[in-house]
Amino acid sequence: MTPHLTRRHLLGIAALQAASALGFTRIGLSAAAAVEPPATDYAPAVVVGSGYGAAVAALRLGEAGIDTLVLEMGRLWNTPGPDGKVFCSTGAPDQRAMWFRTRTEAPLATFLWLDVVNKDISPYPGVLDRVRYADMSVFVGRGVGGGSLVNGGMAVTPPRAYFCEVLPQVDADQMYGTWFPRARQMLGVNTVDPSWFESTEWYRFSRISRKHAHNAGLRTVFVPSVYDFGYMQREAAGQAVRSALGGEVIYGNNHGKRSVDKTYLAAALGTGKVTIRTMSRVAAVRRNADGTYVLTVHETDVTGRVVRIVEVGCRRLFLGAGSLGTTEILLRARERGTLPDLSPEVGRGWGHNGNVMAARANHMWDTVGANQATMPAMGIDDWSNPTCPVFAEIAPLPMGFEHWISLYLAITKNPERGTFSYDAATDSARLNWSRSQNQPSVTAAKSLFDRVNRANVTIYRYDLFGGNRIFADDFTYHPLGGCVLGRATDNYGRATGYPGLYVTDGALVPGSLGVNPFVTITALAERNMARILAEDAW
Ligand code: FAE
Repeated sequence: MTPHLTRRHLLGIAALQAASALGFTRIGLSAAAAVEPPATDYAPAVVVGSGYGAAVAALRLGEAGIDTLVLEMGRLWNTPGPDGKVFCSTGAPDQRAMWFRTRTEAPLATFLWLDVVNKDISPYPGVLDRVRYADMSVFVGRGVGGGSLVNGGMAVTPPRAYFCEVLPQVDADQMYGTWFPRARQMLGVNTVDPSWFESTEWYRFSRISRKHAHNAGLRTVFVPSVYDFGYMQREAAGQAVRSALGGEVIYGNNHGKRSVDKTYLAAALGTGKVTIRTMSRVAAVRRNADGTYVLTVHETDVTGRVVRIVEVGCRRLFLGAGSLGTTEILLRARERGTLPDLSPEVGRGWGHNGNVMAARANHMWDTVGANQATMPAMGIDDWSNPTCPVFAEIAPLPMGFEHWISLYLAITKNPERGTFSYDAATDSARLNWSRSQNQPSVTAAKSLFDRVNRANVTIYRYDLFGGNRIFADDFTYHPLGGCVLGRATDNYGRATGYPGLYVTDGALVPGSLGVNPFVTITALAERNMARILAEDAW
């Protein structure tokens, strides 16, 4: 499905281009003029963050004619660096790769036990962050577009039965009839041409993993994507600049990817009602006696220094800072007493979508290819397994040479949940999650990949995740929960106890989805915004 580029999209894209050309941290149709407008310290509606949930909120508010300010702590990603590219590749990372780090922290620690994957970089507001808690680290995107800038583009709709198990109070007929299709259309979801997939060297790694899964009696499925497969075919034919075929993914894609700055946010800016302020981190929220909200915003420069602290007032506040960001903002507000009546459920119900990474060593004759597309296009679907359900994305490992590795990101059904507590000393949220809580995920992944190994007489790789581990169970790409729908909020994301305060992102999803989450986060936000705009007083 190619997103239809409306006049609004085109106006918005022009505003984004003008803002980056002029070095603005404020982006909007009026900001595209030569002179930066004065700071807006009041807006009827404020949206915090600019990932999937936030982008939906911004567009639907703008369309409803409501002046809306989006506050994003990261930068706008459309200014080319000295190499002429906006983003750096995974093979040659530089300061653009990571959020204020001196060394990259990619999920794969080593290759052949050698520290050759990560590279020294200088601190900068780069696009990928790895938020480290004691026993779990969480990868998130930073910048206008949030996680859509760095993710693998897999646009999967969850199996209906599991969605109903996870969110039983949400009308599934409406989700599957209206909101999922709308989300997929708006995000520009498309599927790989099967005949090209079968013939191209770039997906040989997927075909080998498929063969091994089938040998074990497992089912594989094509996985839809927001990466433009038509563009990818042109890359392969030498007719377009390489992005997915040029090793670009977790540090951003220079081409081909329909990240939300190109879809929802461009359309939001095109309404003329939405402005985005970058490098603006929301540090605190309080409520005035008249029911309006006041945000304390730290404006930072590229060294991370706070250059200005401003207060922004609003009547309606939409939190789309992601599972970690939104939960931290609300937990801090409750614990510091600025929003004391927030639900005790704020900070509960967090999960990592059962993420576990694993890799297998193939036989010499089962080559996976030196050339690998960075966008996954296939998964092993064993979710109907009654004891150990697993949906395993067949992940690329594009190293530019043959390595005989089959890599997977397994999504498992893990009933364990984490909680967040507020740490006053660091003024931040601390995730209470112990390594032992990963055990159900590791057990499920092991049962699936042991089966694949047995059927193909292959073994695990021990050299990739550090400490001779065969499962990387210490990180997630899919943080979910913290302000769960129907518990910390009502059934549409309205925060309990605070009219005009809404949660609109992955924090609403109770810890597990069974598939990659952004389509669901987008569809839920669409559903909730439609109800909020129809019912709440504006
Ligand atoms: P998110 O996209 O995280 O956006 C939150 C935004 O808020 C970010 O831009 C933050 O910088 C900003 N923010 C946070 N705190 C503040 C603050 N205090 N003040 C101002 N701004 C703030 O939220 N999902 C899939 O479905 N398919 C995939 O293939 C896939 N691959 C992934 C690969 C990687 C490497 C990663 C990291 C994630 C992947 N995901 C994938 C997960 C997906 O990107 C994620 O679920 C969504 O981005 C979450 O959307 P939210 O709207 O919750």
